[in-house]
Amino acid sequence: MAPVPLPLVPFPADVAVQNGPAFDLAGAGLMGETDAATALRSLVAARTGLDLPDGDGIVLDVREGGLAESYVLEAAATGIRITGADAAGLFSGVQTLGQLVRRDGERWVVPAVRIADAPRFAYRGVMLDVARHFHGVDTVRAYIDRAASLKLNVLHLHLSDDQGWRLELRSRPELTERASTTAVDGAPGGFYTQDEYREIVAYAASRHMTVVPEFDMPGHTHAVALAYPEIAEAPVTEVITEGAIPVEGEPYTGTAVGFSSLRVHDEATYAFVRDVFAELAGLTPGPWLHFGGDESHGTTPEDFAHFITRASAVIAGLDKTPIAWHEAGAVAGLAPGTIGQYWGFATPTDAAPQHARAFAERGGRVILSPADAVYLDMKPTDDAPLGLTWANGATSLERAYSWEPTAVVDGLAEDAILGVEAPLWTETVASLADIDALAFPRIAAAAEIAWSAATGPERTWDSFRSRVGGLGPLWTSLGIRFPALAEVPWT
Ligand code: TNX
Repeated sequence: MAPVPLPLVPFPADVAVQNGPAFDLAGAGLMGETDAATALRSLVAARTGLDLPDGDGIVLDVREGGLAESYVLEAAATGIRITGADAAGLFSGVQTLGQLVRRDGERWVVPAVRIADAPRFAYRGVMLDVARHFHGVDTVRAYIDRAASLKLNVLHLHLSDDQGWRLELRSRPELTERASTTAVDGAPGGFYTQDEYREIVAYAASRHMTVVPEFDMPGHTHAVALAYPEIAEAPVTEVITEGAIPVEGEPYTGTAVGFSSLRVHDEATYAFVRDVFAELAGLTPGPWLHFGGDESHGTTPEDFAHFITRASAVIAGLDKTPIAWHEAGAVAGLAPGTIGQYWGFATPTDAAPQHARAFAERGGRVILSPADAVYLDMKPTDDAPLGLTWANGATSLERAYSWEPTAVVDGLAEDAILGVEAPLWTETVASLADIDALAFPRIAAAAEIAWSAATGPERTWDSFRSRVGGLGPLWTSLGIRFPALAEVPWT
């Protein structure tokens, strides 16, 4: 039988296990007050109960140069050194070290090893839909910690949908005043104050994650209609195939999609678009603003094209890079450089791949979120209590792991792919426990596909499931309530 690989996820570019004795964490010290040092102290405390006082033993260091986000980790009985090519690389090295800590009888040790590592894709994201169910700052912080521990570096927040508007805006206070207090199935709503949003952005930054905020338009805007009925069309209920029928002027608590639209030929609509994205740009240090564009089933293709052309230009005019769901690729007037987010299947159907390629043809790149592989809101097994099934039924961990980014959209080469994102839509997700139940362990598969090289001796399903199994004790010590899927040999 092959030896059990170290429980590292995502698997690093290069791992050389050394012959020497392990490093003993008891009595070890650490210098520094960087984000990486703070993260390591809390990881080690959670896993072992030991604290790392100021002192010798572990050295964390940044030496500029080398690949972005890369690091080298050297562990021997005499000491541990992690050298990052930048602060993000050092932070990632600390996450690797956290996964290496293991029990050896009464001791907590780190095996002797040399690891050199760097990411495959620059954009490694997770999304949280805070519109269908609102999730407060504490939950978002916990989600950031979970994602950052797997070297994911983007948090996409879906801040508006038919069910609610979740960010306070000074220019448009009616949005949260009139359209934030409800959610799916009568769950309480909520919204982030500007200070809370800043706090999320800062917390993410301290974990080397960038926030990508989304206001979804021109569809998914029933909540906007509650605040500004004058810029909204009446609901187009004929497009609803499943879910409750919306009523004009009343909050929507169902889960149907595609029925709402802004008024596309009304200048007041574009005054709204300018106000909300200008204010969002001011609150968001990251380079990207997502403006949705998905499932506008009640809008004609011509009207959709008109809206997408104008809205993408507004965002580009704010010196931000627009991101849209792949449907917007159909629009010739899309602002050049716009990033497309592909949410078709891993084996594409219909026009989705053509739309995805169109972003690259206009100077943009593509984020891959193939729904039947990385949608964290799909049921992990047929009998799972939470989750949806529209993306080819339940998504097993094996299916979440068994896809290759360059093989999804024909003609989309590696350099046209900005990265990978695993979205968590929250029609069935109301709490952190629900997030854990769906996101874990599949979020680890998305992380490995986004970070690790496409091939390598450990880039196999068998190695992956064994390594995930080895992370069970760490995840438990971090308070993650992952489901013990039968596909994984948990230790
Ligand atoms: C499709 S994916 C949607 C969302 C739903 C999700 C549920 C996408 C761009 N739109 O509105 O929440 O499916 O899985």
